[in-house]
Amino acid sequence: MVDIEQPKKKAAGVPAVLSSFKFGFREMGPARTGKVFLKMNQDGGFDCPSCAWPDPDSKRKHAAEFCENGAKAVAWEATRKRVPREFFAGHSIDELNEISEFELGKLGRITEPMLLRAGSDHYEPVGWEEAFQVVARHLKALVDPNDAVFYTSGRTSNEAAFLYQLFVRAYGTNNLPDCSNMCHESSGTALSRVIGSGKGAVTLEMLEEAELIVVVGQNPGTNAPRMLSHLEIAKKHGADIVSVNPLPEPGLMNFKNPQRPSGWVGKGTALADQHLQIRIGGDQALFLAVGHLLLEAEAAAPGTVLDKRFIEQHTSGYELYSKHNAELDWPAVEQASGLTRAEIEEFTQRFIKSKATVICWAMGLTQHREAVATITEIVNVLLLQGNIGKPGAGPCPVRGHSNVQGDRSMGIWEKMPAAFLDRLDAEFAFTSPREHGIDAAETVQRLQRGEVRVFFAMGGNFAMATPDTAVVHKGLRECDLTVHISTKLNRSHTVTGREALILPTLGRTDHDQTANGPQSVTVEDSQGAVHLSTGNLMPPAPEIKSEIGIVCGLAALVVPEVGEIPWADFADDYSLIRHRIGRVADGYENMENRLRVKGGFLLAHAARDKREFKTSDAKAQFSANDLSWLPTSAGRLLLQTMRSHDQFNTTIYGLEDRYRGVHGTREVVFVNPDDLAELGLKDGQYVDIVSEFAGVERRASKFRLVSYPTARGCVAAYYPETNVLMAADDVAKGSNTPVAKGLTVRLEPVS
Ligand SMILES: Nc1nc2c(c(=O)[nH]1)N[C@H]1C(S)=C(S)[C@@H](COP(=O)(O)OP(=O)(O)OC[C@H]3O[C@@H](n4cnc5c(=O)[nH]c(N)nc54)[C@H](O)[C@@H]3O)O[C@H]1N2
Ligand SMILES: Nc1nc2c(c(=O)[nH]1)N[C@H]1C(S)=C(S)[C@@H](COP(=O)(O)OP(=O)(O)OC[C@H]3O[C@@H](n4cnc5c(=O)[nH]c(N)nc54)[C@H](O)[C@@H]3O)O[C@H]1N2
Ligand SMILES: [Mo]
Repeated sequence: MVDIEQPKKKAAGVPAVLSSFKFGFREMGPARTGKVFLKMNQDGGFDCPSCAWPDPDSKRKHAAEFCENGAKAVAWEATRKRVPREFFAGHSIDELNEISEFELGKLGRITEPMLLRAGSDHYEPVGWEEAFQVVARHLKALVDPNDAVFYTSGRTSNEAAFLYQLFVRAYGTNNLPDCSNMCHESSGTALSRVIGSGKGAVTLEMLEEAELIVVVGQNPGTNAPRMLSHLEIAKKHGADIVSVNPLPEPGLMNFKNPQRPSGWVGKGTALADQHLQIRIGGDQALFLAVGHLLLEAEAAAPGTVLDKRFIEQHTSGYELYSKHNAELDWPAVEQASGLTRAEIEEFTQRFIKSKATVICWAMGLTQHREAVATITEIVNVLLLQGNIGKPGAGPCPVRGHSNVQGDRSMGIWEKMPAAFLDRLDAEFAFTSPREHGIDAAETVQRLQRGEVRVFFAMGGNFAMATPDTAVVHKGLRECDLTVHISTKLNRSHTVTGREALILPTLGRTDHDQTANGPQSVTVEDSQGAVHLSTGNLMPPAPEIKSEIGIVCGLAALVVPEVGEIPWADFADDYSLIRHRIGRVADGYENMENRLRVKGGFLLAHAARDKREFKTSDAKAQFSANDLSWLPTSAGRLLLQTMRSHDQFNTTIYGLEDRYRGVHGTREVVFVNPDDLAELGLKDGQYVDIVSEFAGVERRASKFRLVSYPTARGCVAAYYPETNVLMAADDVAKGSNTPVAKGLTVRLEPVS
């Protein structure tokens, strides 16, 4: 039943714990629930497959180091439900396409390879050997290896990712788009350029020592819930916390820590000291203004605001930046950000007061046309006060998928640097291609032109995660072959090429036994810590192969003669893979030994550890950006597409968005009450959302209006239902990330 109520003022607490167990029992039953929840994020256990938030070290761990949404992710994977072969026999492809994404995900784990033969309209079971032969036949038939695309989603372990990219490069292409292209690519692009590393420069300990923490464009209460415990600790140490967000996300407003009894009965902690209810796309203006005010304050009281020594020793471009930012068009800043000058001044005072500032961000910043410039603007502000490479300070992009950062370290990137490829070639005695491959947005464009012959996916749900849903589906249907290595069914399996394969694989929670005994894999979290993950549950079926087993089996057929690569040995003993990773991937030297330390090891980060910047001039670089923002005309609003509390990306766990007060539906659009009044619309009414990009209209039909305290002129709706509104060619400058926040839309009433 659809029910819309007032948004919650508090997050987590007892309802979060109850929700974890309710979902756990439903999917796994009580015994399995206990077994799994107690092993999660513990030494010797498995890494939570949900977000990339790091685990605390052993002494600070709780007995249950998980959150409500991590518990849902695990229960979703560790479910006892299975999709039997009769299900496929009983449903044609057209019928499978009638089943909603939510229902597909609920069907259970897939247990055997399924093949859709050319001309058939039903998937049928097939042996592993034949499945591999089908892939080999198609790949070998391609004259140009670049006609195949190999996508990766960020759950894949380091070992699997390393072998996968090795296989793809041995085959002859760098077409390795990944979910990161749609996620933190803007962060990586900006940070690499200005501080010399695409990774965040803040560890958990550093975060807890901060005096000011700014959380920009992120909803940690839902998407990185364990982050709230660390914000709470920082707060106890006296940190100021500011949220910059068009929405008053409850997790940041008030948090009841479910891991401590006081969080169950007490009032909770009011985390944010200030909430800047920014207009969508107004962040660059905001940080431009903060920089301006910091420069002004320093001029008024020299030697008290900026870290001049740091600026002189470690940065370049300060003169240009300070000159560029000496004048500020305040009315434009206020219009762009929707904030008042007084609010921005109060915010800046917090920077002036703080000796150690961390700025965290996620998709609210990265999925904008001007995301790269916005992130460099944030770095400008940090550099002014020397807020990098010291305790309590630094840029902290909070990654999405649990191993998305590790996958990149392993070489999952369409434009991996030559140094990595040189080491890879030397290690395995072959020559990998040097021509850059295509990213996710370019893959969509190639699909649009019908130019992809084989689409291969290591996890994920490309058909739903990408923009311009209809275009992507048409392109996938024109492929000769689509292949998905997955744990559970999703839309990407039902939108098929002429031939299609579903290859079932083990998940993070599954026990992985090879001829050589039980195996573990490794992951790298958002802050660059690497540790082991060992599944402890009986796999859904004995035939299921690990991702590593699948890649090795395929590679042995497709590229047996390329280089010196012991595929069969790798499949049996993952420590052999780690040995090779240690010789190829940056920072992973000697990883097997370093993993023996409880909790794993932290990757070196020159900027964080030594204030060394691996940029073009070996300095941290200021950037002079012009003000950019998203103006709208009459009757037009800015739409952001975001996650509810009950989903993991395209996986829908349920129809509840508890904190925002939405129950029983996902087809809603949140609109400010004053905008509703101005547009002559009413809460509860139904509208079509119509996006307008480059003169083309796209439509998402029949969404219920929800009057909600979002910023004026800014509306919000859930992804992936609204991906139909995104244009394939609307991407962020410099990072090519599809624009998922800040779409220009209008709302058309429907009866
Ligand atoms: N439970 C759960 N956990 C997850 C995921 C999940 O789906 N479910 N997904 C994982 C992945 S892959 C990722 S990338 C992360 C995503 O984590 P988030 O980035 O938190 O995800 P979104 O739901 O996209 O939320 C975007 C936030 O930015 C705000 N925002 C939107 N536009 C703007 C803007 O212009 N400026 C500012 N300042 N704010 C803005 C929105 O109001 C919202 O709070 O979470 C990861 N963890
Ligand atoms: N409009 C809009 N679009 C967006 C976003 C947005 O905010 N708005 N966010 C973007 C972001 S940040 C991201 S990261 C992408 C996400 O894009 P993807 O990573 O492609 O999508 P997911 O929904 O995370 O993929 C879920 C599927 O992965 C498979 N899976 C789960 N676990 C495993 C495993 O262990 N192994 C294997 N092989 N498969 C597994 C399951 O079949 C499941 O259905 O979407 C992007 N798209
Ligand atoms: Mo993501």
